[in-house]
Amino acid sequence: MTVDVLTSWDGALCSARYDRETGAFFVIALHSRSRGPAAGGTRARHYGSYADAIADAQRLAGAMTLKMAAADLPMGGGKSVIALPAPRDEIDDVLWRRILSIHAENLATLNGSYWTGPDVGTSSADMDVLHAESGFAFGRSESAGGPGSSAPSTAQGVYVAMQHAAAEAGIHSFEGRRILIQGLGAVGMDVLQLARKDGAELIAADVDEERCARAVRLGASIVDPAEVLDTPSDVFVPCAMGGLIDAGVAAAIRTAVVAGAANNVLTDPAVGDDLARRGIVYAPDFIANSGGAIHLVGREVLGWSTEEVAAHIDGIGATLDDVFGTARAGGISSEQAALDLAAARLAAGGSPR
Ligand code: NAD
Ligand code: PPY
Repeated sequence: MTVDVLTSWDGALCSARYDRETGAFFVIALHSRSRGPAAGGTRARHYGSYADAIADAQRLAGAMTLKMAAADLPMGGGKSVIALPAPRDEIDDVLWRRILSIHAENLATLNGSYWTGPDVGTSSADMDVLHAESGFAFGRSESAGGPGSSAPSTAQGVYVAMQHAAAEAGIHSFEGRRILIQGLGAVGMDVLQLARKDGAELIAADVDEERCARAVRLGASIVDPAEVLDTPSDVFVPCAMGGLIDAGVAAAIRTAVVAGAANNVLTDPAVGDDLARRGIVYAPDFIANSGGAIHLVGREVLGWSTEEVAAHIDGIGATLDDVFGTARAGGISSEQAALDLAAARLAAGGSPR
């Protein structure tokens, strides 16, 4: 591995640790602490290489900086990646418990410069362990004194984003509209339930057959995961992994709106221009999926009630309306307008709260 993955990054600190006993490789990337301690979840999965794991942590940490700034939360951006020696579902409980303890040691070493939370491959129960052993984890389960999973709040925020992006595209009701959801995990399944109540025609894809079967019971039809990007929709909702929409996909995708939960869904900000040129309304991911961060930071740092959290999640709609308005007025993409909004907040320094 070369050091290019480190020298090409603009973040504040990137720490790495390999543990021989477990075979796990731990990365904590602190992108920015300019608005407060860095925060962002812990992703645990198998990677093709350690360089891929480092690059993923760095990209995700950068997205957290934008998310916190756009949501006006008093935190910086960070992310942890645990590159597992095998896929997550092949890691037994004893090994996983040991891996969590090592991650907790790493969090304790950073001593509050970085706070973690759940992400793909980790749960509220894992946050209970990390918090008990380090003191620096958001998103503990309610029985352990935490605010519980961030996924329902993320889904609620994604749904608000879908509605506002659809309105920007001239779609004012989801009744009979084709909503295509990629990824039926904690967030995607909740989004499906919300859209179902509004009478949408639901189409969904997941690599997990049980999750697909559940979506069918909720009234969805299923497409093969490999065919998602060829399936026409009114609203496309990516809720699996990032890096999905590159220039080729942006040129071919048949939808009016893209709004989902996946982090870093565009391979490059310029892809936002490609979508805009085709008249596809894109809700920038770091705004559309900020409901979970609002839930965790709102409840655990700012002391908000569940009602206050809900009101701030509704505020995602107003933020997107501003972004769409700026994009229209300036002849720029919504992605660029959102990046400009976050950059202005970061330049202004700390949060007003
Ligand atoms: P999850 O792990 O519960 O669900 C992801 C789902 O995607 C799984 O069901 C998985 O089987 C499926 N999947 C993976 N690859 C796929 C493919 N190629 N095609 C179709 N399905 C595929 O994760 P989640 O908590 O629902 O989060 C979804 C996305 O949203 C992630 O990218 C996550 O980083 C992002 N996100 C989540 C939150 C949150 O609060 N949970 C907050 C912000 C962003
Ligand atoms: C995300 O929103 O992508 C996360 O990683 C969740 C999160 C948000 C805020 C603090 C910790 C984790």
